[in-house]
Amino acid sequence: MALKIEDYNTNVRNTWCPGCGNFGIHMALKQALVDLKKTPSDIVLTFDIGCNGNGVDDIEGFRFKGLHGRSIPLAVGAHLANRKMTVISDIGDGGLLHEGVDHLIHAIRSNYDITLLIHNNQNFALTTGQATSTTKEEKPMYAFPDGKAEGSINIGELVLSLNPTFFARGYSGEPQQLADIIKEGIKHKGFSVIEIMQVCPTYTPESNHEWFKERIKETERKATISEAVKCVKDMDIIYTGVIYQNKNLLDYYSRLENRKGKKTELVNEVKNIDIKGILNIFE
Ligand SMILES: Cc1ncc(C[n+]2csc(CCOP(=O)(O)OP(=O)(O)O)c2C)c(N)n1
Ligand SMILES: [Mg+2]
Repeated sequence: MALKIEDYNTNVRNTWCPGCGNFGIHMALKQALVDLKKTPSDIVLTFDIGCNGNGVDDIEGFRFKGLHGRSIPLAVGAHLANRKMTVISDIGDGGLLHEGVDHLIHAIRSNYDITLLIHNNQNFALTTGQATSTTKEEKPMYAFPDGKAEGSINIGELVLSLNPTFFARGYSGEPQQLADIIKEGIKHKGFSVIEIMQVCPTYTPESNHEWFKERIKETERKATISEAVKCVKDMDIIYTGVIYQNKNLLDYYSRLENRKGKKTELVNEVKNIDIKGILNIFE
């Protein structure tokens, strides 16, 4: 029977606010997986803490909800254990740029064959709207009524400074385009970073669909990192699409000398190892 979006739906009651951008993001993700003919048993999804993380209940697949900021290392473990799985790591701007920023840096450097979906709603939403590195500096937030007293991080600039092999930007209000971007990310053999500009009607209501529609513009792939940086720095126009891709750098696993020519996956090989001897030490 043909795979359908409904095969990815669950019957768990959702906790997102009406109008939350996470609805569009999940619609796009499910569409991308159906289009790629991936069944729920082909995929591992790792989730973070936050409103984005509550998406763990909304989609079928092998799912793991981790600690705040730790969605990426969970995905790395799953990927290295069994490369037959398609691994997708899901995280918010808060979890990624604050608690988890170290994992982002090293995953880009390592170029694991994983797709990262960043839900950038410009705040720590689940904890009622504190400022993150992507909140607009002048915007009054819970605990910062006069605007945050810290600088900001541009996700595209940060990622592109680390010689990534894939960086794309999508928008929660354009799920069809986002589905196409996610498909490109999954097909890319390396670490695919997808920043998703996400509306949050509760805590950043001024950045609503009208605000985004005036600024969003689709763009083509850039030939060099410096052209891509110029493109993501422009915040008057928010460029979307696959902005940069380098297909020449091998992914982490393909560069491991001791895995060359192996036909089996680590998850199977580990079953052949008798660890009784090691465990005896603790008796
Ligand atoms: C180590 C740790 N620090 C802080 C928290 C509290 N916390 C729970 S959800 C959340 C906000 C998450 O923000 P973000 O990652 O942007 O996700 P969003 O809710 O915006 O989707 C925070 C700070 C936590 N659970 N664990
Ligand atoms: Mg957030």
